[in-house]
Amino acid sequence: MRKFISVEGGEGAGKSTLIRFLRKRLEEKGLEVVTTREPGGSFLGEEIRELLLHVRRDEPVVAKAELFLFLAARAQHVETLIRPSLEAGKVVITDRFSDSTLAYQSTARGLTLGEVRHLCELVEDHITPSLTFFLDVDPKIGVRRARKRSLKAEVGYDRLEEESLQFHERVRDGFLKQLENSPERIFRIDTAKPIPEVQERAGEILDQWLAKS
Ligand code: Z5A
Repeated sequence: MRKFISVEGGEGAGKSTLIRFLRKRLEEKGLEVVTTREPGGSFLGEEIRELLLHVRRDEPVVAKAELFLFLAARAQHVETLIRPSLEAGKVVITDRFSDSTLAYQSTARGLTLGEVRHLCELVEDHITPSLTFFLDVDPKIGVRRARKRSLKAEVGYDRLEEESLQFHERVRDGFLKQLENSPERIFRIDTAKPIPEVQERAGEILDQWLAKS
């Protein structure tokens, strides 16, 4: 089985923090690990990321344009980094993948779920995570954490960080729906809990998955 892991969740849920832990744990077991993120993970993907998160003109970005930009970044990411790394026997951990598109562009923005799912499958072209961590935290806490971090880094809020709390609550509903649909792949972890507890639970899930793969 290809060792492809995605880490999902709302703003400030703790994805980057968990990915550092997962990487270390896998490397201690002698595995070669590639960590990456979406949008991003390739030169073109990083350029698209900048466009998506920091477009500063007054013209709003329409939902379908946003969808296709995320998908374009993913298509490049899959073919230039993820597929070759998996084929070389490495473990790939991505900070966000198609579950984010379903939660943000479909559930939260309102684009039709079946259509978005179909486009995601087209772009993935059989490169699908076999393990997904859904880091779940009350959006009020997550947004507060992310904003605190952005202020500390003096980078300002990005376009999605500026969305309303209701938007972030719809995103959470989207992830919960996906969890219901794919309980064999997606594991929910409550990241309102302290980091050591989150890591302990994630470590157990990871070890069980490794034993099966
Ligand atoms: N997006 C989309 O709409 N459609 C798509 O298809 C894709 C993405 C792929 C990417 O932003 C945006 O693109 C994202 C969705 C959208 N926007 N939103 N919202 P990003 O990658 O820049 O940002 P992010 O993905 O939302 O992640 P983040 O804000 O960087 O947060 P994080 O990685 O999940 O959290 P963190 O950096 O690990 O932790 C945040 C802070 O909380 C930090 O200070 C930690 O020390 C602290 N932390 C972490 N865990 C805990 C616990 N357990 N307790 C207490 N404190 C904690």
